[in-house]
Formats: sequence, C-alpha cells, structure tokens
Amino acid sequence: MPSKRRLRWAAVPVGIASAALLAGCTPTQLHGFLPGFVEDGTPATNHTDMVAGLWVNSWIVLLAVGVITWGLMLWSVIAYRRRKGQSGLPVQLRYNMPVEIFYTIVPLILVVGFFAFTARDQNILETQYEDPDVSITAYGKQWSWDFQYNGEQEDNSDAVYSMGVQAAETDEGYDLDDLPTLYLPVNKEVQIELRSRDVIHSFWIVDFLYKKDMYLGRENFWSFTPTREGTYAGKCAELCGEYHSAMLFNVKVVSEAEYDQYLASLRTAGNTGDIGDLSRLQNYRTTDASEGNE
Ligand SMILES: [Cu+2]
Repeated sequence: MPSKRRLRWAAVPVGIASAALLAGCTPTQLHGFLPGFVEDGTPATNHTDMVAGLWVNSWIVLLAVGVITWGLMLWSVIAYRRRKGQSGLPVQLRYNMPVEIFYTIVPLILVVGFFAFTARDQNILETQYEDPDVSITAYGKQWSWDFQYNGEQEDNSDAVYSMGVQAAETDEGYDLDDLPTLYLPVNKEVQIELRSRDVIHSFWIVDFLYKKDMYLGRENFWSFTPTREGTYAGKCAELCGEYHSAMLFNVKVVSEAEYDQYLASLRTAGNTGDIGDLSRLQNYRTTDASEGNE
C-alpha cells in the first residue's frame, strides 16, 4: 500500500530529528533534570545511573499515557460537540465492555510495572557490601555531623574521627566553605553506618540521589561506591529542630592517597578512638566553633 510506504519513509526524518534533538541534550536534561550529572558522563556513584533510569523511564511511560489520554479527550470534545440545531442530551453510552476493560487493565499494568521496577532497584540499593574497603560511622546530632573512620580493631580504638558544628550564618546565607566534611576514596566500596545522637535525622548527599534516616536504637547502613572525584553537598533531610537548615556538610571524593593522607592528619591531630558513646554534644556555634569542622 502506497500510504503505508509513505508512512515508513516519514519515520526516517522523524527518527533523525529526534536523534539530533537528543544529541543536543545536556547530561542533566538526559537524566530528567536530576542533580549530579556532568558533561563527560562519569556518574557520581555506582547507583546514580540506575536511579536516573527509573526516573526517566517512568516519565516516558507516564507522558505516553498522558498523550493518549489528552488526545482521546480532545478528540471526543471535537467529534461529539453539539452541532447546529441539536438540543437535549446526546446519546448516552455506558457499559461499553471494550472501553471498560481497557481502562481497568492499563492502570493495573502501570501499577504492577512501577512496583516491580521500584522493588528491583530498591533491592540493589539496599544490598550491603559484605566486606567493604571503607567502613565509616556517621552520626547526626542537633545540628551537625560527626564522622568516624573505622579501623581494623573491633572496639574502634584505632578509628579516627572529625566532629562538626552547624553552619555559620553570614549576610549571604550559610558559609558553605566551613562545614563538616566527609572524605571518601574514589572507586572504593564504602559502607556508612548511619546513627543519631538525639532525634531522627536523614543523611542526604544530594548528587548521590539517595538519602536514609538516622535513628536511635536502629542500625541503618548505606553501601555504595563513589565513582567521581569532586566536592558534593550534603544536608539533613528530616526536620529535626530549630537549626535543621544549618545541618549541612560537604563530601569530598578524593584519590586513595589523598584519603589516606586525610586520615593520617586526623590521627596526628589526636582525633582517635571511638566517639560512639558520646551523647548530645555541645555544638551551638560559638565564636571559635569553626575549629570543630573539617
Ligand atoms: Cu537533622
């Protein structure tokens, strides 16, 4: 049939045009405007591409459903509009079996599909490393963070740590250069144990596209591999009191050599031992409190 062939030829320029359009997209646009994607395509962690994939593919499916729905609405509004000389109600249609089956089955497929893909990805995200290269304990506290880099000893006597204080407020907002900083070695298996010293906090590294709550009396873990060196913003994502918004930190993903050097500097500074037993720390920012950071 000539019309069918014409349609097939029409698909060629449409395909080329959309390919060209996508090629012109920035990595941020291709990942559904999620944060943390850079020009050369190196993901921030071993999980971020998967998370972005779930997000983008969900939007594609939902937009397709949207386009079909909007199209049907528009079509019925135009095709069945009141014509000149008509009055009263139009012919009423109901119990149309094909239509009823269609709009029961399609949402069912969507819900089951979204559930299955979410469960699959969540399973991967929640799988903990059996034997991580780096074991860290992060403590949330009103309103800052302590980071303990665990060593080989069972009692953590050889651990090193840094203790933070909340962000300082300046005229231009918070001083982001003076925050507690978590160091991570690039391309190493990291496991962070998430704990709280007081109320519920939530540990969120924005560009890593993941966050997890910190509780009292419950152990939470997060296993991942940072794959791109750089500085990342972290914050508390659970309203935890007056200075919740000042509960900020930085993450520095560095080479292994730089990481070891940082840990050695903590050891030199005398920041050794287990800080797990400390209860609420005094961490209201005072004039010289910034010494607590880094
Ligand atoms: Cu908090």
